[in-house]
Amino acid sequence: MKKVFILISLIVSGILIISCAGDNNKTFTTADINIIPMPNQIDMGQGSFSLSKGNIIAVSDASLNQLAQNMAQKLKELTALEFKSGSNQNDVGIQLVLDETLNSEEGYDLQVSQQGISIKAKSTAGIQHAAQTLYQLLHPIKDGNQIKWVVPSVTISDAPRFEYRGLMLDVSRHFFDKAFVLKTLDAMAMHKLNTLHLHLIDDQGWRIEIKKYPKLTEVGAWRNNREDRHWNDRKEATTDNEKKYGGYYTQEDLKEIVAHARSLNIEVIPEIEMPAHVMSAIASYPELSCKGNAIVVPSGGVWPITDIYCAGKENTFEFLEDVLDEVVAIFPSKYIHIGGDEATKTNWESCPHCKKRMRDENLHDVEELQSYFVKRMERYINAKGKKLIGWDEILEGGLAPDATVMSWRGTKGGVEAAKQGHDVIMTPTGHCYFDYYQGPQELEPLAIGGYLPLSKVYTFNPVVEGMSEEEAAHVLGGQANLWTEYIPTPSHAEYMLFPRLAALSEAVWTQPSRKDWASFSNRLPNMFTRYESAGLNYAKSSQLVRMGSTIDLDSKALQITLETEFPNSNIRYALNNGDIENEGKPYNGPLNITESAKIKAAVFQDGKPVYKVTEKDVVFHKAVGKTVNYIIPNHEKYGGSGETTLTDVIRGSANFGDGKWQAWLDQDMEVVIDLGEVTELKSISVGCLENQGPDIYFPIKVEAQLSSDGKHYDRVGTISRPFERNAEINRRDFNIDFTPTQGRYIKVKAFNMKQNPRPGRGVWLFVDEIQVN
Ligand code: TNX
Repeated sequence: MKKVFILISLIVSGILIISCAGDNNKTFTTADINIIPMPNQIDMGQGSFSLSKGNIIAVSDASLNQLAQNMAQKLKELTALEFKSGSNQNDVGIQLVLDETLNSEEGYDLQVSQQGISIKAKSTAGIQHAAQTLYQLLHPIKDGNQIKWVVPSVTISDAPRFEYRGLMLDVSRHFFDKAFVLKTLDAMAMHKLNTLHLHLIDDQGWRIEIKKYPKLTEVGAWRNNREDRHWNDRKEATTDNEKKYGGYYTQEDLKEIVAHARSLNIEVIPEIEMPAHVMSAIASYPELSCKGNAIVVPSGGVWPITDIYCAGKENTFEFLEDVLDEVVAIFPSKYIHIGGDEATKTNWESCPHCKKRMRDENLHDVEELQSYFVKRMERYINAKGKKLIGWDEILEGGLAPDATVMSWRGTKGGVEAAKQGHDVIMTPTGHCYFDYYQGPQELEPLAIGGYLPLSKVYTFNPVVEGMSEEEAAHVLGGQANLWTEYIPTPSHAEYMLFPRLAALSEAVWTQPSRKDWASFSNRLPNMFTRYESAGLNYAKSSQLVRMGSTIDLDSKALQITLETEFPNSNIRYALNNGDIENEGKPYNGPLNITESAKIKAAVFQDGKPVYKVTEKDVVFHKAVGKTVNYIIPNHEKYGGSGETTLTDVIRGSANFGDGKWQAWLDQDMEVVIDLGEVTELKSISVGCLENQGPDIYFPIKVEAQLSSDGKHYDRVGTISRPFERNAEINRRDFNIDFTPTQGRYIKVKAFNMKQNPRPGRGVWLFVDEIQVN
């Protein structure tokens, strides 16, 4: 048979179509198989199966009927072919078999031959995962004017590495309606995830209808609409006749969500926060707090969180038990999450009810009081036949006997809990916080901070090095957390989730030996196609060019490297006013830059940038590469690239943790730059960062002095500026101009503000470059 394969870049529903003479004769290779998460074992066979050969989905068990119908529907969406469930021997295209003898609870065997497709699994969950694999195997082949759908002959044997593969959605900070949650469940199924953790309660909104306490949603689900302002700059209105922002799920909505999740073998775990992150509840029922005073539902950030449930009054526990009664009637999940994070317990310390409770229960401190709180709730939850999960703070003051710990402040809490014999779910900020930036901050929508690119999510391993086998067995799995302070819309939420959820899915499903970043990046475009056909927004940030720079201080040549997260990206660049689209040069290795320049770069496909163009301004000056002496040493945590950081031309980004900044904590910066010879100078500028959230403030004064001998200095200029409250991240060059003056030694001082407007916290001063001209 003559095999003519012409690749045409015609995209139908986003999938590359292959033109082919035969239809089930093409033999595929592993390079054609683009399954995410990567299965345990894939063996290629001969030829392929043409879907038009059999339109019956046969089931071994009536319990699979619904699933077969759902598959038929999905296959119709993807291929326009009509499938039916049935048992007609001749037309069977796909066979679904439940097989009790298989080992893995959620695993499956999928066999495709030229004769048909057979799927075997122990559970409907396994069959469902196999179906997702099958959808990823579909290949359109162009045959004349027609498209034929084939599935490569292949034998796949697969099972998840972890039994808990989760996504947490914060629906409090911003409310996401039922339709979005249902759509997200479908997307989770695509990624073979099996747990949706719904963060239903937080300070900024109570999102679950509780019939016994109607004010929780009449009052607690609504806040003054300050959406036009930065999250941390939303002062409350003095009157209460403002437009409101908010929403909540009725119990019917939640039952529908649970039912849909169940049809996808996804468990929905409700999180009922306590004792903190509950200002929305206290605004509804002030008697739940120690002080009992009226508060409003905050419209934005609150820190520290001191308005928390009173741990002394009995009515707090009655309230929570009533709430949990209604919660367990809605959610059939094995677990109830009780939050437990970030409680500032100062009110407990002075509250007579709490003090009495501590005396009565022989508790030594407020940590033990929180532990009492959680243990008491655990007893209630256990009595309802459920298990308790809490954030890792529940370790403090003693863990409840049967609690499962969700480790978010790194993996430490998880390791500790596993040592104590408790189950653990790993969600460390460093790998699982999808509210963090995923690309260079300058090119991304506003986010909470941090930096978690796709490639880093990919390296996530819920089992921590050094854990014993027994401890590792307590790690149930991992979870991505989508906190939504900075995520106001569904499409923005999707942008933050995808494709990072694909990387996470491989981290929690695939055996480490089968993980490979280069392979993942080759399989990713196929996932993008699936996102597009599912109407999911996704980020292309991994395609942004990142510029790295090193300087050779002897030759004063700056080397700029251009890269994306993927190996072998097709990058083009242009310098200064060059037009990158038309004159962009292919990047083949580091660029040597010896004078001030603007550099632009992007990944190209079909002669066009795939996504945004990255730009960088490089400014050379008279102090480049000169020695800097530190009169006050910088803080060891932020050392930049060492002693030439401030004179290396390389500028810091808006991300304070990018390794380009030097910082001082509660101290001034004071340095002397030695130019090596007396030089005529007329300006000195100090590059600083401000990000008040994490306590980084601009200096309140900058001063420059010159000397020819290093002993006698003359002040050439000072800039003073008052403190300004500012919720944005800013970078500014504090520039001192003066009449041309001779000098060799330059003493530069930037004065730290020292007094943090938030009492009890330090003040950081961040500097990246001192430019001298
Ligand atoms: C910490 S993670 C929190 C959340 C915030 C999140 C922002 C956790 C248990 N508490 O309340 O939304 O950081 O990244």
